[in-house]
Amino acid sequence: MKALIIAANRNIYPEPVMPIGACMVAEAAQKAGHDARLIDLMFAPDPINSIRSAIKTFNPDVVGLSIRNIDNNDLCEPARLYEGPKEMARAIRQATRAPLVLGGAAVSVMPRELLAETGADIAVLADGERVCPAVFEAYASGKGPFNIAGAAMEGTAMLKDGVYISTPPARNKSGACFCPPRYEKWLDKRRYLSMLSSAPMLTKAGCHFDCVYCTYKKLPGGGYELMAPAEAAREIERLSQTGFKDIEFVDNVFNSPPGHALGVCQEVIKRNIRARLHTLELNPLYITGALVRAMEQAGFAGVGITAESASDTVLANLNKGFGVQHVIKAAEILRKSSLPCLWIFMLGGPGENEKTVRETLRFAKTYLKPQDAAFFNLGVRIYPGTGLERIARQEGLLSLSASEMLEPVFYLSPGLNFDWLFREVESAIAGNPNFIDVRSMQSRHLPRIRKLCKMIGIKQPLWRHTARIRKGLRLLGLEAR
Ligand code: B12
Ligand code: SF4
Repeated sequence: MKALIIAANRNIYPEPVMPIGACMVAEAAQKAGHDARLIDLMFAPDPINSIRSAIKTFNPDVVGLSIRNIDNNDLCEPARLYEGPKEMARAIRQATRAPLVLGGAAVSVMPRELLAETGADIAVLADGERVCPAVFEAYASGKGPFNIAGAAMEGTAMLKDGVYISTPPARNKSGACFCPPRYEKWLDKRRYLSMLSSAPMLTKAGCHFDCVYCTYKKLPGGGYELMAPAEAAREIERLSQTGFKDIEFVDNVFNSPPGHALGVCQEVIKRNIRARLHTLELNPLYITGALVRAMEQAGFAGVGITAESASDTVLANLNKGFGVQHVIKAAEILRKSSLPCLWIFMLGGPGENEKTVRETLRFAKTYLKPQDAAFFNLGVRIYPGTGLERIARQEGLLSLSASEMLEPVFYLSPGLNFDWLFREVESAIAGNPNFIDVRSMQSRHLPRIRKLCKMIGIKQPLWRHTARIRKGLRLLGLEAR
């Protein structure tokens, strides 16, 4: 079958991210014997035209549309990132009668709503590399994507006469493989590297935490599917040998389960791989001296710690599964290391008030090392089906239906005044050159800064240089977020 996979994401903030999911799906389809092509619209000057000409020349039997983002998670300046893919779906429908299959991180979060918005035939709920070849096969055999009982195939969802039907994905019981795709084959590698993008690397599925705002569809029982550490290290070596020197772990939590993260680091050390590794997903609960030492030796160039808050009340209400004592302990361990850290906080969750905000800001001012940075997100995006949605409805803060929640909607604690929060964070940023917020990540200067850094040899992660970049922008008379 001729399968055209379209990677729809065009968001270049905070960096253009390589479409790992779309590439995995294209590669899996090819391995299953399909003639798969991928068009990546990240840098396409005219994406609709690219779609039309790809359909015209390739004449696909099936089209897969990969949607990564619904929005930018920015309460102050929300961007409706699902609008672009919606327009693309319209162009696909006009250009071909081939079935339209949706997939991607955004689709895993709001499949029903995106099916309705795009009018696609079917949505793959996760695990595209396993489910997609089966869906293509079903179309190729003329049966359509239903199982024998007439329900949606495993791992898919659709709107049948306006009624939403879905079947959760089946899971591999045995060892999992999340081999990164051959990016160089599917993407314009040079273009991504010129913008200092890192190559995504996944080593697991699953998460045993239960954060109240979480949209991640967990494995039954909160378990994990893990890639063998030795295999992960082999793949990291391959990526680095093909020119991807910055490799970013995109696991939901890198250090959970803790033994696995340690195992991956040890295997990387054993192979003496010369790559710069990154993760923005370290959970404070499992930060230990042994892990940090292994991460340093393995070549980590920077880590993000998803502390979210330094208030016990807020952490408990977010159901993070750890308390302030763990956050402080993690900070103390990390202070003894040379690893640059980006501390990630969300302000405004359930139970947040002026006192708890000040606790978090005080923590950041006290515990960060000079080479560290702190990122503050204001408000918490509410997605359908989450605990946060239930809280927001109970507190009378949310009356929109699920289908109206594609439009960015945020939780802000009733104990907090938004103007106060905004001013407090503004003043913390003004007084601390290494504090950033979502507007720093979306600064219009960022793409040019990234290119310049690449040219003069400044390495990732850029947040390490926040204070210097700000100073430089000010000297040039530019707005310095
Ligand atoms: C790591 C990560 C990041 C890293 C990425 C680093 C990198 N180098 O890639 C960073 C920190 C940079 C980042 C940034 C952002 N992120 Co982010 N990120 C993630 C995270 C944790 C993992 C993403 C990932 O790579 N997963 C692994 C791959 C293999 O999975 P996948 O892409 O989903 O692909 C699978 C399936 O979806 C499916 N599939 C994919 N494509 C297709 C196509 C077809 C046809 C089919 C059938 C199936 C299919 O099969 C794939 C293989 O199994 C997710 C949470 C999550 N678990 O999804 C959030 C997530 C994707 N991010 C999100 C957001 C919002 C953002 C930002 C907008 C935040 C911001 N304000 O800046 C930016 C956008 C960046 C950009 N340029 O687009 C949201 C997106 C949904 C939404 N709410 O809008 C998520 C889901 C988090 C959430 N729950 O809110 N992110
Ligand atoms: S750590 Fe929390 S937010 Fe992240 S995937 Fe697990 S439950 Fe979801």
